Amino acid sequence: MSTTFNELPTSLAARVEGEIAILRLARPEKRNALDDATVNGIEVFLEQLPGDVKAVVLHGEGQHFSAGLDLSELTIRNMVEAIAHSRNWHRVFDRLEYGRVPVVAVMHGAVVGGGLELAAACHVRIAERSTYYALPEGTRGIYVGGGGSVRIPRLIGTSRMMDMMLTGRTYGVDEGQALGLSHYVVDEGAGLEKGREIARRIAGNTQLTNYAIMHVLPRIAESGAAAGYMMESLMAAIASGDPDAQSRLKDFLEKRAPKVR
Ligand code: 1HE
Repeated sequence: MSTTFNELPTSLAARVEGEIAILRLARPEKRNALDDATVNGIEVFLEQLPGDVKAVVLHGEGQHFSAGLDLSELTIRNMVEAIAHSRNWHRVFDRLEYGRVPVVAVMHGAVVGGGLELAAACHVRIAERSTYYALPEGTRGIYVGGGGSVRIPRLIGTSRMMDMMLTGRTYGVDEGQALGLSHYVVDEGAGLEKGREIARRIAGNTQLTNYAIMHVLPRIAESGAAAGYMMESLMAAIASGDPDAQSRLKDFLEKRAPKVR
């Protein structure tokens, strides 16, 4: 099935494959550096996702996932414009994180600065063996602006992020996996296929469960225990009352559903 995504910048390419969509950062000559057109294009892509697409795979063309913010856009501008630039990233990455469908990031090569911020806004992260992570903002005299201060500590803790920014250190793929920057490590070149497999598995869940995992789980994690337990109970009751859930439970009880292996 082919779906045309209108008004995407040349730095993005998208296609639909049944229940999943693939979004490619397609500016390899600039190492998929994220300029305004690309960041805004991600929002256009999300807005144009067909209703029957249930998961997205995001990957990068060339040798790297993303070199982060396009530094050529950091020309002198006033403070208000600079804040607006960062707030624009926040809006778009928020739409991705709290969107309609989960997004699986397939990473390789450099996942640095804003590239790591983008990956951190995705829901599942797969790393090919060449992947490395860095936050060079500290050494470049700038600061993260794409939500990294909030999302990256959730993955690796504030203290490790401090170290990454203060020292400019790089983590390799195995360190990234151990620390929680990735969920899966795969051989070089195998990431996209793994991404498709994971996205199809996600697409097989009920829409309501995926919604709860994306929207309710992070809110519970950020709230106090008492409110969190209550939100969990409400969500559990709502989810189990869903007709799709009821028929899946019936399938299991009548021995038609696969067991957990
Ligand atoms: C770029 C960018 C970029 C490459 N903005 N143009 N990010 C960084 O500080 C990382 C900067 N980039 C690098 O360290 C390296 O480019 C890489 C390690 C990612 C890749 O190295 P390599 O040898 O494969 O490529 P290259 O030769 O360095 O770059 C190829 C071209 O891409 C070259 O342009 P050309 O016209 O000379 O061919 C580079 O200038 C260009 N390029 N990276 C602009 N980032 C919301 S706030 C987020 C804040 C941040 O993200 S700060 C971190 C920025």
